Amino acid sequence: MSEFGVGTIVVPDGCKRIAGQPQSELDIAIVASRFNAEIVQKLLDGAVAELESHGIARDRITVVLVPGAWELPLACRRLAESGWHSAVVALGCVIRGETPHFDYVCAEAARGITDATAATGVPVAFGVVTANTLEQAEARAGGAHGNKGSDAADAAVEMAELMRVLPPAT
Ligand code: INI
Repeated sequence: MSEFGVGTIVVPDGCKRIAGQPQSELDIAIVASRFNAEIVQKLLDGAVAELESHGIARDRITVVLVPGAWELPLACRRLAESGWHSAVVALGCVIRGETPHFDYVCAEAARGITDATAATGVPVAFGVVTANTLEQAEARAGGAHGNKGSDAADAAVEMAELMRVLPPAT
């Protein structure tokens, strides 16, 4: 976990709390984009290791590859709609270049992944590294700033567990 990562929060005494319980029988889909593959490979390895650390066996983890971050939303949404998975993890790496292309790819990947969650009620975790340089991306793919793939997988598991105990959608 990076220094700006997820921490612990104490719920004040007297408040009601709903919290998910550990589940090992979750089925998780990971969508990984092949653009900047060396970075995304590290995110994918980190995500799978994180899922295994939660007791999720590899035969419950489905990996789908897409060309780039732009293509993440469509595959994430289809998997979320399928009902086959407790959560989806989107992995990618967008590195700023000399043109505004970066901004379009990042914005639409983020918007589309959010829409996939909103449309389906299935958690889709955002494990897309958006960096100004390759060095920044490396630092977030198992380097000094942790592994955003592991972080996203951790968030996906927590949200999948939480969705099992939150009130049903009306
Ligand atoms: N896709 C990425 O995942 N990362 C990038 O850094 C990137 N850049 O820089 O261009 C990128 N572009 C490809 C894009 O995601 C689509 O695959 C492509 O436009 C075809 O739809």
